Amino acid sequence: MSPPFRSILVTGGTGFIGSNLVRRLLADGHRVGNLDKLTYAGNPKSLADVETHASYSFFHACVADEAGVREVFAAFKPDQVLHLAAESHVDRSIDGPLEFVRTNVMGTAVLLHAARDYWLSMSEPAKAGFRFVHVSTDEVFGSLGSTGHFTEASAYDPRSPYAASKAASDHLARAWGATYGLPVIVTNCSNNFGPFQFPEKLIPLVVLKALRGEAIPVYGTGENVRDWLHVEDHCAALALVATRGIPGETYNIGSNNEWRNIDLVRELCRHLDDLQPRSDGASYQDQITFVPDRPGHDQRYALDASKIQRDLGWQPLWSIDDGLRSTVQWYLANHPWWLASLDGNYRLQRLGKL
Ligand code: NAD
Ligand code: TDX
Repeated sequence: MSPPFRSILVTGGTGFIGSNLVRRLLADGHRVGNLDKLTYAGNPKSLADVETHASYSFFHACVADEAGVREVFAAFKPDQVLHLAAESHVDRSIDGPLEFVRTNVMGTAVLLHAARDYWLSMSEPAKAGFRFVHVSTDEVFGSLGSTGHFTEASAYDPRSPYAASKAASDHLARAWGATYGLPVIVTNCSNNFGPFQFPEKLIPLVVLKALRGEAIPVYGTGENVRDWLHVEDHCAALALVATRGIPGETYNIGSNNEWRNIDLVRELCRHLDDLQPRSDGASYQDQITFVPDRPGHDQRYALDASKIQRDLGWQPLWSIDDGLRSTVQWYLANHPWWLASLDGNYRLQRLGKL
């Protein structure tokens, strides 16, 4: 396979961002391997349209299983690794933090350890092009007040078990770069939204609760602020970082779309009122219910992404209005997908309440 096409190993490729990324990388002409444990968050239906693609391979493995990970490297022989596999939901990290440490911290260390040995075994030209892109979150920087933005130089101040486990994994990735010379790049992204997001997260949860005629839970007063980015813009940024990012660097990824939760929830209800009106003619906003706050709820995230725009030329393409509307339309059109996601123990119940 000749450049610019590469063999890219994606971990967590059956999850929300991973499945969007796998699809994009295949469309760009790459050979893609997907290493995934298929936890509750990995829905194989998310990749149904590409599972027989000639350039796609699936590896059912856990990132924390060293022997399994080494087998995947030996079998797939990646030119690059995009590491997304993680436990990703803050509320679940409140209920069961140890799984977050096992997968996000230990799993990242195991993957880095295997990647280093594999990288050392590569030919010199292949070694020069190898990249380990560690995909992380703005939550490692903690919580902002009403002003300011996180930059790549912001101090780490994680506050939830999820954020702390991601922070630890970022440090491990950088340590493998500094100590062993592994060409590691770290990305920290803001809240993603779009198709194939597991319905424990705010946007799909609101849509499904609304459609089922249930209370739409808003934590606390709804004044917490999140900075939203369409998942396809995140995936485009990751593809660019793998190609043009500089080893040892960190890139923030976000698009300045700050919303108070309550305003976002009302906006989603407005789209639903328009796209699938309630049979009684009332607004879905009538279902909004304020519920006890998330323990340790970070007040505000806002990301300065000027570095990736300036250095790599990345620009988000989705407007927030188009993105939210098309996401609502996607959930309306894809009942079988989200019904499959609600197959196990999760039935849209409240998580992470002490
Ligand atoms: P997700 O929960 O939707 O998917 C996670 C995937 O990882 C699933 O397919 C799951 O089966 C797999 N996985 C979990 N544990 C594993 C293990 N031990 N071994 C192998 N595979 C395992 O997550 P997501 O929202 O797509 O997030 C992907 C990555 O992006 C995560 O690292 C997350 O921290 C980061 N991130 C997410 C967001 C966001 O808004 N969703 C924002 C910034 C960064
Ligand atoms: O029912 C809810 N009601 C509510 O008010 C839920 C599930 C959430 N919320 C609030 C909490 C947050 O302020 O909405 C906001 C968004 O919540 P989540 O969708 O759980 O996302 P968040 O906690 O912000 O974390 C997300 O963004 C950063 C992802 O889950 C992480 O993986 C990512 O790193």
